[in-house]
Amino acid sequence: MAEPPASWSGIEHRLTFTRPTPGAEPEAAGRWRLRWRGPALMGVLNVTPDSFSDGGRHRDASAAVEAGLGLWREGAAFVDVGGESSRPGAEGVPAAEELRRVLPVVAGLSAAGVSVSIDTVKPEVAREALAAGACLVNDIRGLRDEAMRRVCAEAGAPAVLMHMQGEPRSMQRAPHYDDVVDEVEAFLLANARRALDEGVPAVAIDPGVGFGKTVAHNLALLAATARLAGHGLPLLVGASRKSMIGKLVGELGPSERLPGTLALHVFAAERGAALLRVHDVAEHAQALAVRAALAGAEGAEGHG
Ligand code: HH2
Repeated sequence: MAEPPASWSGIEHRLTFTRPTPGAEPEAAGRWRLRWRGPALMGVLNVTPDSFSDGGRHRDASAAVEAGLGLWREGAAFVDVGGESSRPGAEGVPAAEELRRVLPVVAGLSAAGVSVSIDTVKPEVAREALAAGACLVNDIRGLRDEAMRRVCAEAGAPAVLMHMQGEPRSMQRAPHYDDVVDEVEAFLLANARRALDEGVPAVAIDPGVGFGKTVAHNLALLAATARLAGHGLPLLVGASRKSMIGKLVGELGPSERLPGTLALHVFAAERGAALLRVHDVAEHAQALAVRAALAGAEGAEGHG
């Protein structure tokens, strides 16, 4: 694995992958293990024409690789490469097109030593991306598909397992829960257990901010961060520039939502989130470093 970039030094916690020495632990040889002392940052790199915040930003694969390297240098523990938008109302793209978009970017970043996660719901895209060097699968369908679990298990790749009610095309029409925290938590734990039982080496769980959820649902889930983080599985929170931020303060566009995003993510980090999925890596690294310094000073004060 490449050494973490120097800019990480300001961040108190990190998430690391270690690959056990082949032969040392036969049953685990060749498998990635997920270790974390959160919060670490996952930088968003969408190579799509239509993502809600950064769609269409990269001219070609080499521009996307440059952008990914930028996120890595700014302190991302992973760069999350996605080739299909999951914004509300989005239509899916065929696997061949998704592969055409993501593979050169995954390969280019991995060759440069970047830890790449592949944001896809398609097992064939996950498989090819892992073969091209990705080390983590980010599945917004929560490893519901047996084929996706098999791809991760066979490659020895950990996965992020996210909750979503419905499908992107229709998920925001009328989301409904009797108890959103109970239901999302039950889904995450049951799917994590099944994935681990079937040989996926490690999973992180994610309540899926904005995926089949109203602002009230999102707030209830975020208020339960400590509870969701208390199951011994790393918790990912991804609210970067999402519409709930705009709605809470009066309908701001995505590019105006950074201050609210920082407040929300620092709140989640303080309550145990291990991974934050963000567009603005440098800004989050700064916010987390300041928060860590303050927490350290508070600890020293308390013991002084
Ligand atoms: N959100 C998005 C995409 N992938 N993965 C996880 N694990 N958690 C999330 O909250 C999450 C995700 C949506 O954001 P973005 O990638 O910026 O936009 P789009 O789906 O339009 O490409």
